[in-house]
Amino acid sequence: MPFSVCMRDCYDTCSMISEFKDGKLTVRGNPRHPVTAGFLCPKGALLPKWFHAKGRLKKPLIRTDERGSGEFRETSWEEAIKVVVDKLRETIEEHGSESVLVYQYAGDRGAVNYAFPLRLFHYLNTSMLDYGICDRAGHEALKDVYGTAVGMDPEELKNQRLLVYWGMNAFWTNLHGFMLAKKNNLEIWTVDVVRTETAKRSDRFFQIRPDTDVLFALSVAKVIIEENLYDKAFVRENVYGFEEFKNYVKTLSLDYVSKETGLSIEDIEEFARGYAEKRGVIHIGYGFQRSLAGGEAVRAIAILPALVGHRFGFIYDMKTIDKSYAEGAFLRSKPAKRIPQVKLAEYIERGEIKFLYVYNSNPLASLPNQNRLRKALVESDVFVVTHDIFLTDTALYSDVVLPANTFFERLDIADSYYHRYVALNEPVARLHGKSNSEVTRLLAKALGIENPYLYESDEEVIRKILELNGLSWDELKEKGFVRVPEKPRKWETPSGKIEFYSQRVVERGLSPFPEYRKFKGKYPLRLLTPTYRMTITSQYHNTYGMVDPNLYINPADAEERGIQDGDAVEVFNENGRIRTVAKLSDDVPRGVVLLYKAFWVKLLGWNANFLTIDETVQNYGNGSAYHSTWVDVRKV
Ligand SMILES: Nc1nc2c(c(=O)[nH]1)N[C@H]1C(S)=C(S)[C@@H](COP(=O)(O)OP(=O)(O)OC[C@H]3O[C@@H](n4cnc5c(=O)[nH]c(N)nc54)[C@H](O)[C@@H]3O)O[C@H]1N2
Ligand SMILES: Nc1nc2c(c(=O)[nH]1)N[C@H]1C(S)=C(S)[C@@H](COP(=O)(O)OP(=O)(O)OC[C@H]3O[C@@H](n4cnc5c(=O)[nH]c(N)nc54)[C@H](O)[C@@H]3O)O[C@H]1N2
Ligand SMILES: [Mo]
Repeated sequence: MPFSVCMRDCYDTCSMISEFKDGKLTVRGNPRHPVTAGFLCPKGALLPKWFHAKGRLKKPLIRTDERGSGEFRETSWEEAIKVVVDKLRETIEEHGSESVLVYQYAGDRGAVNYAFPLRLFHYLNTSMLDYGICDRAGHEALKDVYGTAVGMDPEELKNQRLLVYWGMNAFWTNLHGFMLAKKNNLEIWTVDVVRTETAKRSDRFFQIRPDTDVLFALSVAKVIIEENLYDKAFVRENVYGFEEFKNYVKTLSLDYVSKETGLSIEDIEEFARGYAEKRGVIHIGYGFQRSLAGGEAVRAIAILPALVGHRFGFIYDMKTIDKSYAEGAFLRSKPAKRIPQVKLAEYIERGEIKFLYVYNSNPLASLPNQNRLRKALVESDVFVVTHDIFLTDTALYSDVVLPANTFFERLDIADSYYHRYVALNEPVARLHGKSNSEVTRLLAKALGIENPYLYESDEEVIRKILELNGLSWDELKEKGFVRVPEKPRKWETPSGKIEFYSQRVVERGLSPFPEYRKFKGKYPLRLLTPTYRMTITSQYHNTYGMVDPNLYINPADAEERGIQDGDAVEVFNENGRIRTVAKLSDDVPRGVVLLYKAFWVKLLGWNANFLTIDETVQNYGNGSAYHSTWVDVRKV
């Protein structure tokens, strides 16, 4: 039976075994896989429903009325490709190749179907994204301290005692990681603003106020240092800038930290003592670093593992294989203009983008400040092509819509940003649409391009990537996955050590040591928009129909506004307003409200991104800052 890989933008990258019989797909977990072994998450178990969904696009569409009206006519692939190619040529002739932008993300994480279309756009020297939407600030911060964001192999957890989820809701977002920790009897702690399902299943929960993680981490470091709990030999040998850092935290008052973070001094001391004694490993979440304070917070947290003598005592990203061959940046003849992903609307407003090619992404659900983005799209003359499996919000705003197939319908491989396995994905059946690489070849051909790299088959690309990384195709075929061995490695910083003090940081205009800054919006309540259990960003809303659109609010904040559980409310700020139902809950602290992220606007009439800010984390690579949104709420 064929092997599949769940290609969603998710830590786990599950290896699966699929079957297509009597016109029906079934899937189950590949029992041999050491991390994702044997079971699927609630979303993965429903994949056949997604595959067989009625709403799958079957024919290309061409817009016949105003943008966003949803009026399209069906057309043939030949005509659709011709329309796209004619417009692409015309745009490049009139406005230059940089006025073309390919907008893609991790809707499908297959090595080929994530990257192969980029070959065409590199060949054409178009603008590219900077990919700042997800985990950028934390990446930059970890690079400052360790020279890399790649931390511990999660299979090493079996030799550990304590795992701290810092700003991460692993029970929903990394279920196999959570179960791995449980299986290995690790103690689990969670640091979060919200009492999440992960917090509820943890041995300890540290409920912290938004943006104060930097203070908490610095105070933990202070206690560890001042109570002599740190690994002196390790620090002496491997840390750069320890003495200066020690002096820096000396002045920190635990009273002040306690007041700002909402944690007691006992909490801080117990965290420090327990973490040092058990040499904890910290899994740093992607979610919480998407705020204006995110970069400095991760920089402060990154210091803790080194104090307890871990070479790489954090988990953030995993890079096992080099997949760049699939993308083919070597096809460019000049360096790419990079467009900050979160600032798409601004670049459209400025008239810098005239042609937008979207695949593997649904920016009209997932990008912040949707009112601005939609207005920019409607008012500009940008030509939009979307390649997707469904008629998403982005597709609705497009000039041409091309039907995509799913990973069940083609060959690919995928690595994971969490564990060290590369998995094989074999075609199981074919229903509708064309793959990302097939469409690329059609476009290249219609453009009259002769370069052979644009016509390589999926299998050729995959075999080449395996070869370049020294991995065996036969082993992959036999088990459905291969482990990528870890090579001994050092920190990739200028000093070759773990840098508590980093010149790179100072050169970016930041203070040498992580600094606590208070951010304030124009409205009184902080809006968090984290991930939801049954969706992957916007995906599955239309196929599984399970979303939670309620606004979670603390009973005290609700009472002040005369709001009761179940009341209809309006949530508003400078960017927009939405209507929903209030749910009173002590899981969210005072001053914080919560809406789950990025559902389908066309199904709900709104989503959280009509409120979120499109600012970026300064000095941390233009990372998104969704959580730095402030709102108010009133009963309607
Ligand atoms: N089920 C499911 N799984 C997913 C996804 C999904 O949409 N659904 N999305 C995938 C993607 S794209 C990503 S990037 C990952 C994200 O994975 P996670 O990082 O686990 O997810 P989030 O829910 O975005 O954020 C985690 C937590 O950060 C907390 N938080 C917010 N602000 C602060 C703060 O100032 N301090 C602290 N300490 N905590 C704070 C939120 O309350 C939230 O519980 O998950 C992936 N997996
Ligand atoms: N408010 C708020 N918004 C957020 C976040 C948040 O925390 N809060 N998190 C942000 C984060 S971390 C991320 S990573 C982004 C993700 O945002 P997006 O990149 O927009 O991700 P998805 O919503 O998963 O959309 C992926 C799209 O790809 C399509 N797709 C799937 N497979 C294929 C394929 O094989 N071919 C083609 N052509 N299309 C395919 C799917 O149908 C879907 O429409 O969202 C961000 N948005
Ligand atoms: Mo993400």
